[in-house]
Amino acid sequence: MSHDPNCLFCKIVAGQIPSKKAYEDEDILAFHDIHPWAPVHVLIIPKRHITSMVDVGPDDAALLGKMMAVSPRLMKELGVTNGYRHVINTGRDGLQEVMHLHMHVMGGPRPWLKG
Ligand code: DGP
Repeated sequence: MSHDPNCLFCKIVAGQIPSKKAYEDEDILAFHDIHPWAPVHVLIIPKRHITSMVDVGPDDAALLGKMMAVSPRLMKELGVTNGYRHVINTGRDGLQEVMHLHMHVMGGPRPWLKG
């Protein structure tokens, strides 16, 4: 398991920085975003250090699939019943701030939406 001692999210995986965990298995971790953009906002990350989508290759397909596939169950457990968004920011021009691959999953009621 590759671990970057200078990486914020590797430190969260290692328990060196606290987080509010939502899901964990041997490959991935989900925790609540510290600056939520939605009523429910979790980040799903690989435990292994991967800097961004730029570094993802064919061998990572199962891992990426797992990150996607866990989100419906997770959102249901967190009480999200009316839809959610997935966002992956990649690189500086993709607005990525934390250089450890992460998928934002955001949902929950948006009272300002009509209908
Ligand atoms: P991005 O711009 O895609 O790199 O988003 C990084 C997200 O990480 C941002 O929404 C805030 C979140 N974040 C940054 N530092 C921490 C932290 O220490 N703990 C938690 N839970 N989230 C963090």
